[in-house]
Amino acid sequence: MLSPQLSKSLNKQIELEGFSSQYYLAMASWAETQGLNGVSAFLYHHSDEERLHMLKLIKFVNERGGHGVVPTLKQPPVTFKSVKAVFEEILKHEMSVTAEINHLVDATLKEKDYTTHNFLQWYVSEQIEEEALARQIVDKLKLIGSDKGGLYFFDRDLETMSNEAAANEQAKKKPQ
Ligand code: OFO
Repeated sequence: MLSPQLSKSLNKQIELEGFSSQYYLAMASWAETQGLNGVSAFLYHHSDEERLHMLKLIKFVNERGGHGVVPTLKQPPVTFKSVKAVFEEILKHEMSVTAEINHLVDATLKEKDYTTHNFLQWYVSEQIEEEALARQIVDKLKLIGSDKGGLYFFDRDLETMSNEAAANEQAKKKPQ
């Protein structure tokens, strides 16, 4: 059974994952309007993943006797300065999500709630991957600078990456 305090903190995390999904969805939509199909496919996929992170938390809270509350939709920004600005924002946002996950992990140890502690390890690993990927992309964009040709190839690479990720997910869904 979750303590009321942990239940409240996990619900805050549900809200944050929900906002991440909205935030990346807004970025995806903006990128699509800029003709950046690869960037937008990558961001639509990222937005879907954040929604799954939210769902995973809702189900866990409910299973442990709490109540996972569906958060209200907060309006994310509508336009963005550049692709580089988008990925810098993502990196900043992911770093703040990691900090929140770390607080949660701390709280589970203080309460000796080892089940929740164990559950959160998945989020700890996920954050390492997401931060690393965002950092890699920001570095690439720094190299590209204002080179339009470079941006074209970058967009194409992200499109390939998103198509591969979608194909892998489809393959996992197929019965063996
Ligand atoms: Fe939910 O993984 Fe990023 O924020």
